[in-house]
Order: sequence, then structure tokens, then C-alpha cells
Amino acid sequence: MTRFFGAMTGWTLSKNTSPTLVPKKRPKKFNAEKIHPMKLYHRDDCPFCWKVRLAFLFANASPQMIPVERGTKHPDIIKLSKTGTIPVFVDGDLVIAQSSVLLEYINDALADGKLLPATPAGKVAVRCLCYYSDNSVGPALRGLVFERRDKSEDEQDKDLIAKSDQAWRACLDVLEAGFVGPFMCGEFSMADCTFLPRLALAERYGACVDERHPSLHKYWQTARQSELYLNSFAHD
Ligand SMILES: N[C@@H](CCC(=O)N[C@@H](CS)C(=O)NCC(=O)O)C(=O)O
Repeated sequence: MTRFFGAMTGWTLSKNTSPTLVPKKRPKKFNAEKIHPMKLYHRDDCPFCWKVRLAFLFANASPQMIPVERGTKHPDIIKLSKTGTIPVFVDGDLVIAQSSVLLEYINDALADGKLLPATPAGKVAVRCLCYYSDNSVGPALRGLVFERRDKSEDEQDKDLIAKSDQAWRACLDVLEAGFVGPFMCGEFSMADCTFLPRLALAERYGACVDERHPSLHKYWQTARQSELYLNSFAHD
């Protein structure tokens, strides 16, 4: 299989930089050139869906993308996902309805194991970072995203936003202290797929990473111009 990023030692930067959540130019990667039996039920701004889109791109795999609207329950999801959540991946009889399990599958089945380091200790470090991103970073940002996304300025709970911002900054302190570089955990890995959407959403909702976290700031400034990141926005 031709790998999208080859042996990845650095970001492949795009000339098409886009500061917005949805770039104006339609990226090519999800315009299926051929019909593929794999399907991914997803939502554009869901960080769990976004991380698997990044992993599929890394693996140069293009499942058929089935968008699910926020606040609606797609009838297929009710049948396929025990938790009723997206992303849901279907390939024939295989159904995977948990993003972290799906990342492992993409790594094993499609990415030639390249989304994890080779050593057991390296694998543990990456998986711990993914766990931290899903279970600490995500909840830290929740107040900020939900208040600013779903409410008018007047309705927003400013205390909740401030607490969320503080919790997010505390996570950034932890991540900055443990940053390995050039990617989140050394070489590009599922830790980058998991954490990049959190950075994107933080920026979208006004909690940008800045010079107070210099390594992460540099990482994000490079990552947001990369082909991988810019191609990972959802398109039907
Ligand atoms: N543990 C799940 C969490 C997925 C999740 O919470 N997805 C949200 C969207 S971001 C969801 O589907 N919520 C229910 C809904 O939108 O109806 C995973 O990693 O796949």
C-alpha cells in the first residue's frame, strides 16, 4: 500500500493554510476515487471522529464517509453502537464503535503498525497520552466548547468558561512538561491523531495554545499547516 506520509519524520506542510474550522477549499482525500466497502459514520466537529479521520488519512485509506448531524440519532447508529455514539466504522461484518479501539484497528490493519512505536514502552507512552487526551483534556475543554458553541454571549456561564479555560491550561502544563517532539510522543503516532482535534477545537472556541507553552505552541503552528491536518476536515 502506498503510504500517504511514507516514513514520517516531519510534517508535510500544505500551501493551503486555513485559519477556520472548515476550509473553503474542498480537500481531495475524501473524494473517493473508487468505491470502498468501508464506511465511517462521523460528525465533522466530533473530536473522536476527527482522530480516526486523521488515522485513516495517515494510512492512506478512504472509507465512505457518512455524516451524522449533531443532536440527531442516525437509525444505523442505534443498531450498530451499544453506546449510541459516533464514530462507528463498518467493514462487512466488522463493526467498531469506539474511537480508541478503531485507532488500534487502523494501526494493525491499515497503517502497518506505524501509528505506534515499535517498543512496548513506547506503545504504553502513546496509549497513555491518548487516554489522557480522551479522559482529561476532553472533559477540561467541555465547558468552554459547549458554552461558546451552543449559547449566545448573554447566556454563557462565564464562571464555567473560566474554570474550563483553567483546566485546559493545567492540561497544557502537563503536556508541555512531557512533550518529546517533533510530534506529541516522538514520531508521529495515534497520540497526534487523538490530541490534534482537541487543539483545533480549543482554538476554534478561543482557548488557543500560546507562548506560555512554547513546545506545544510550535507543534500546533506547524501541525495546523500540514496536509494531514488540512485534509482531515470532514466533507460529505
Ligand atoms: N468513547 C466514545 C466517545 C464518543 C462520543 O462521545 N461521541 C459523541 C460525539 S463527540 C457522541 O456520539 N455523542 C452522542 C450523540 O451525539 O448522540 C469513543 O471514543 O468513540
